Amino acid sequence: MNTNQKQKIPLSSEQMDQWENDGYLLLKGVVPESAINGVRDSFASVVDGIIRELKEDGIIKDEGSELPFETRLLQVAGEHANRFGRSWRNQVATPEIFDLHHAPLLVDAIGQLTGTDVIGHPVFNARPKLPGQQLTVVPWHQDSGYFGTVSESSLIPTVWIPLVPVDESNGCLQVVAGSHQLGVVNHHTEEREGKFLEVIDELIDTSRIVTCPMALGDALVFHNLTLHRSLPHTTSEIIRWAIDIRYLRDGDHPGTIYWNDSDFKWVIRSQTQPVTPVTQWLEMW
Ligand SMILES: O=C(O)CCC(=O)C(=O)O
Repeated sequence: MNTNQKQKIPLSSEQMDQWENDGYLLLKGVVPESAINGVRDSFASVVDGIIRELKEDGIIKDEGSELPFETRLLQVAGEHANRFGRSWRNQVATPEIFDLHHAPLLVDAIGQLTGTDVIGHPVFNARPKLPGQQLTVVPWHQDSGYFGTVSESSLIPTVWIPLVPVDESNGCLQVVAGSHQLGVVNHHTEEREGKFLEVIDELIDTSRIVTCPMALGDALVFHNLTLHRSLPHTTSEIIRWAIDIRYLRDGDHPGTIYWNDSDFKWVIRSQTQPVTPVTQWLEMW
């Protein structure tokens, strides 16, 4: 598939087989430009706040207001960006992020993969990865490593969406095809700066590692049991901006991290259940 091709919905039987066998799918051109721009705006507001704080603390002088989203955090905050964490969630819980979860082709694809109403999951992350930054290099893990063994039989598809084009030089993702068939494996906290959960190298079938370069508009969907990681960012002055969002097969256990234990259910598409309005979703943050 070249980068100009767009995913057709419904997903083909080959894609459904790939999902079943490999535990991931790379969907081309399923995220509209307007949704991507909305997410970028939300992230840009957080960058504004970070830069204001650094200025107030006397760490920087020039706010670089004229700089583009792709480089501003790097050029202005540089190594001080680390103190604002490796990823952001509550700060970017905005209507634009809600809208992204509703992108029609994504919702169609998720509905087909889960076979149920489309339900949103509360875990999403804004992921700025700066060139040369160790903090944001994410080691091999399953998302269920974070959700606990209770999620083993659940389907919680992750959708990873880059906000700039990505490849193996600037921190794209890799997946281990078929690893979702391992069940939940043991995770431990890595020694490196990010302190992410990781699995032992012996669990990685190197012959089945797939590197996933992606264009704007593409979405990488993977199973909560699929082993994946992000590569270091070794080139250019462009920040590798990305967002990962999640859905839930209706009726499945969402894992240990779920709306602070409330029974709130985020209904995105249903014929029989009331769809959650943005106002109600915003109240959850
Ligand atoms: O964006 C990244 O660098 C890592 C993403 C990831 O591991 C995830 O979404 O689970």
